[in-house]
Amino acid sequence: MPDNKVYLLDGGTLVLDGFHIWWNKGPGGEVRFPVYSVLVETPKGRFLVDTGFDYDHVQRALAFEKPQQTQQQTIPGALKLLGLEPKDIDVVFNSHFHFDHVGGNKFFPHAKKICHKQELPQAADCEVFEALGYSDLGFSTEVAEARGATDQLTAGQTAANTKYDLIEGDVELAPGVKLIYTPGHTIGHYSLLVEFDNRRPLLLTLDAAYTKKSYDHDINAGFHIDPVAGVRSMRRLKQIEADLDAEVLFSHDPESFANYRTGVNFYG
Ligand code: 5PN
Ligand code: ZN
Ligand code: ZN
Repeated sequence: MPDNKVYLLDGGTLVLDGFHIWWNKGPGGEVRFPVYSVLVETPKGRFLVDTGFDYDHVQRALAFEKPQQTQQQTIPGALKLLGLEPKDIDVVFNSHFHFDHVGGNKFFPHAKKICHKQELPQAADCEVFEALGYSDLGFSTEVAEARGATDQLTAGQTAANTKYDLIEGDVELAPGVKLIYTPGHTIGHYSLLVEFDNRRPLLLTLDAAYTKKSYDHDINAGFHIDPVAGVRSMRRLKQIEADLDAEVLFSHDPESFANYRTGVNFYG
């Protein structure tokens, strides 16, 4: 069995109306919710799943989401709490390319990068209703060029260090580190399953289910490309949870997140 460890890197908070978090269900009203990234330490290297939001980008493009992020909630700050630096990360995997999952990609020019094969072309040529979600484009020279946003590329960033290995379907990244294809929220969205030596598996829904309420009642977020696929993906995750007796973690649930292990407190 794999000797894996999972660290959740607290990335600060954003605000949305409840009708965006729980599509056509609500209740409405401001909800402040967490954003985090996932560090998986394995015998085969350190995998970082998602990289949070860039505070300045959100202030510029989505100030209505009222971002809050301390220095320790930036990606370099959160890694430092663990005694790590960006160069210690071997692989960056993005569950999808929404701004609140790619903001720190710029800190990892050296890392191998992986995403679903349809997620890059979709971000480069998205539907009108997806443009705000795919608004921080510094994760890819190619996408930033296609969208006329080369100003978002960090100085010194080259096409070579924003190159992605493309995957499709379910993929095992490393022993016990499994990507579960869960389209709906975006065209190439993935959830994450991690297995351990000495504890139950963790099933991280990522944006396939923002909150426990979303998951329990098959409620999509307002941001999606295919709500029917989104519901099927949530049902698939529930089957995996039952089959493996997994502990399920949600991506943007304020009440649940308060009880998650963060910082130096890891799962494993
Ligand atoms: C947090 C958040 N805010 C806005 C959007 C959007 O337009 O697509 C995805 C998304 C978000 O995750
Ligand atoms: Zn998203
Ligand atoms: Zn998100």
